[in-house]
Amino acid sequence: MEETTFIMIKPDGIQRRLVAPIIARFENRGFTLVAIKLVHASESLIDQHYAELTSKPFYPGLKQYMLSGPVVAMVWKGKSAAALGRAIVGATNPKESAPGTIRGDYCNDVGRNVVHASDSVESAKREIALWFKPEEIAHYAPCDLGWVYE
Ligand code: YYY
Ligand code: MG
Repeated sequence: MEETTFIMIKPDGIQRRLVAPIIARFENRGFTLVAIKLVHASESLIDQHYAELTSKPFYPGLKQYMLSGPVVAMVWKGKSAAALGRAIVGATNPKESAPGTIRGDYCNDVGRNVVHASDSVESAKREIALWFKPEEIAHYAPCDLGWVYE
């Protein structure tokens, strides 16, 4: 069954001109892009997005980083999209992210790890609802799906 996940290119990904290569990782893996926008987030949106982390010692730095420039917010659809999205993005700390993952290929430091991916189907639902209105999500089927899935 196809599901959706929330993927976000963080401010450093945009500043470092990595938007196209990051999007290509998901297209190349057979994911379908169903929503995308460039957003300079508000404080309240970042607080809600990272609601479970606001009491962590690293949160003030994380918040400042996430507010430092625009992000690219996206919804990608596919089979096991949340789990596969995490695998494509790689481990949180680039010191542990495998080469071949986005973080393993483009990052060096946990506080500049260029991309976000929902960590579960439930988180994906919550994050998509936070960043997108229902009418901003497209409904269509790419013509190659029979070649992506058996
Ligand atoms: O989902 P993911 O982004 O991989 O990690 P989270 O544990 O949800 O943390 C969100 C975000 O916080 C992480 O991408 C970098 C930052 N962060 C940090 O700066 N320092 C830490 N020790 C842990 C997380
Ligand atoms: Mg997370």
